[in-house]
Amino acid sequence: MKTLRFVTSNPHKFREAETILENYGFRIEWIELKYPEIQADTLKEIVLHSLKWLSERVEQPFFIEDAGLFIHSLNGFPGPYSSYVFKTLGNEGILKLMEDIKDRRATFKSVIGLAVDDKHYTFCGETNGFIAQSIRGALWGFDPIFIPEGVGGLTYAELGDKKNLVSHRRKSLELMASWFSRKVKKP
Ligand code: ITT
Repeated sequence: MKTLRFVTSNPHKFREAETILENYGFRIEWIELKYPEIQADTLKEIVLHSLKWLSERVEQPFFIEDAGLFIHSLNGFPGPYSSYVFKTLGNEGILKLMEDIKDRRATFKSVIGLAVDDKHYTFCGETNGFIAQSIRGALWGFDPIFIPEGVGGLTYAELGDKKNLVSHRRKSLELMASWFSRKVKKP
């Protein structure tokens, strides 16, 4: 079983990654660390900058992940500012902003940054869905207000463990896992 370090301050993210990657034969070691994140227009830029900073401090191979909720009618807001917006406005604030808005489409994005052999790679996963009309369920972060497409109108929070089958994070982690299996097969 291959061991990978996941640097994150978020226990929910760690548990999700641990569950998802277990099926691909990875053991995940949690490096609980809050690292600097720049303000930038894309998650990828943020991730690459943090990877550089962490590469001098954490033993490789390790990965990080930056996620964001992009609401179509708000031109992608909060997107890369999701962390700040969650802390300041919260789910109630987002629902208030969306009060009179009919177009409730949103995309949850996850970008993983992987550092291995002093090289940096990124893997992106996206799940399309909708912003709910009210807070439903009680997982973490934006889970109670995000309804992924194609799962009967339940929010991530209402899906519970089934969130991991359809989530943005599952897709980016899967890409990283299959990248590793291709790398291992190479002579
Ligand atoms: P790191 O230490 O890994 O950076 P973080 O909690 O700061 O952890 P992010 O910057 O990636 O994580 O997340 C941005 C915001 O989006 C943050 O407020 C999270 O609570 C929220 N978020 C990210 N992924 C989520 C998910 O799967 N479900 C619900 N909310 C999520």
